[in-house]
Amino acid sequence: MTRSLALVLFAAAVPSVAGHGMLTRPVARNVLLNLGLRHPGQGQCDMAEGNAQNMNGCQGGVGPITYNPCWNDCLGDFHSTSQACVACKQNVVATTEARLNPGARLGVCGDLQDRQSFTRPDNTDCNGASCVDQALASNFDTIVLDPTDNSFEASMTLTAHHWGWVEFRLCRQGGRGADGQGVTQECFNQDVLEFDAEDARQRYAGQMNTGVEDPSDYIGTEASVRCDGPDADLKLEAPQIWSPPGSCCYAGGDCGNSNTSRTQNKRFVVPKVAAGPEYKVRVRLPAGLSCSQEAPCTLQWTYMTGNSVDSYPEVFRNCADFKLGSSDTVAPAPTPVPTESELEPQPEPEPEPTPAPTPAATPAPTPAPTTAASSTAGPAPTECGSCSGCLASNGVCYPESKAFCDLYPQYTWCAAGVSSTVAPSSESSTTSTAAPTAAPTTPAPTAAPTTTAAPTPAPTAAPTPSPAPSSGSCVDVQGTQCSHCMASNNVCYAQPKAWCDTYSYHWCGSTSLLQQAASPAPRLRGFLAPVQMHEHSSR
Ligand SMILES: [Cu+2]
Repeated sequence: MTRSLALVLFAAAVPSVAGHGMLTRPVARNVLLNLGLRHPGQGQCDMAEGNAQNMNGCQGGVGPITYNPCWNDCLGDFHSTSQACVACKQNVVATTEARLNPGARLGVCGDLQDRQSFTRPDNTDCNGASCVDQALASNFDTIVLDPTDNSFEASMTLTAHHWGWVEFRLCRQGGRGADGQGVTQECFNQDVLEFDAEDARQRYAGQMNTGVEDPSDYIGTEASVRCDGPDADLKLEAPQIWSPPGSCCYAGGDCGNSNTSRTQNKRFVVPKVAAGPEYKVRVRLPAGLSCSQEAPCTLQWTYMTGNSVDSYPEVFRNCADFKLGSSDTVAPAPTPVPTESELEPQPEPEPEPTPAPTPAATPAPTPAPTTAASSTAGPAPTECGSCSGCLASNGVCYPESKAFCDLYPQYTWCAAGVSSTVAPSSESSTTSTAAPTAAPTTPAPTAAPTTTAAPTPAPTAAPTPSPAPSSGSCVDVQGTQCSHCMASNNVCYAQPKAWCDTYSYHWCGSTSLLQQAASPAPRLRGFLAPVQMHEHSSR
């Protein structure tokens, strides 16, 4: 494809960015066509050539959302059924819903709910033609089942490792769906598939996150990055503000004991980044299926990310059509392999607020009205700008209470009693301006570290005190000279000037295009592990 799809679909000229991941076997529709959605947060999830990853419906990664503002009303017990507590929590939910509008935005096949480019055959978003029809006319994968347990090996590539877990669902009347209008979540919800837990255990032995035994150990992951399970059960009271429908977290069919058992087999917990970027899992299909080129079955892959603490996560979906075959009749279609550049993580200013460090599960935050002394050198009032709520260290203004703000010493309380006037514009923004006025929020700087659960490589874990937003300096957050694009969070991005201008960031380099093209690998790699670089938050 030589023509930029962006021109066909949207006038947006936003910088190209790498995505998060995709289902490669069976090959997803977007991978087959090598088309997909852009990274969220740039106004819209614009379609873009060569970005087969990243079908996430432009949602998630905003947070944190907690009941902490209700600490007093609930007398420290968020399970309390007292009127004051219930009312306060309802208010938090209502406020959050209004702020994030987390209503179903993620389409069935990872597209936008109101667009369904990769779901509905009558949509013509793929170069003016139907994405679904084109995918179905292609030689999609043939799956050969292991007759002993009806399983097959599925493969996914994660281009931005965000921990979390993966769910698989099957729509038996796949392809164009039962009525020809496209596959539906209802259809997928009827078959939440199991994976081979024993195979996963062996395959990823010793390659899991700290505290997680194996890919079946969902409840071994931290409660702050789960939507349910031990110590996260409160989130079930308002699942819509934590997760998209069509997941084990919310209206996603029968997920069995996947939030209570360490041996569950519905949520495949993502192993370490070092085990990737390709991850394999044996998925079981129900018996008696009939799936052919003419009447395919469709697999839905759902990647629930787990790097955004107490947040509505980024969630990625793909749909993959497949037929069933036997080993002697089948020459499986080759799976398109992502090019190196697609796999290359690119530094991108995440237009997402860094989730605030979660207060440890139980500690009583003393709402003592101390004027949060600490790390940051006396925040100038000017920092607040137009913020009349709680200004986080990443420059994002949260319309939260003072009590909330006081929980985070590095945040600045900008108002007395004001709340909610400030829209913390986020990636879920629904603005449709073609121009990437985007990145309204300051990109998260180096993930604000929490002390729980030693994450990953990034050993420096640099609790780099978040710099004040915006500066015209060319010395980055680490005190190093920046020769490219200095973002408002003082992170130096090795991007061309045009990219830099898009965000109104400070350009520190030469204006020679040649020189930009030859720019070295992003400096960020120096202290963040590749792939992790993109991480929105620490955990
Ligand atoms: Cu992300």
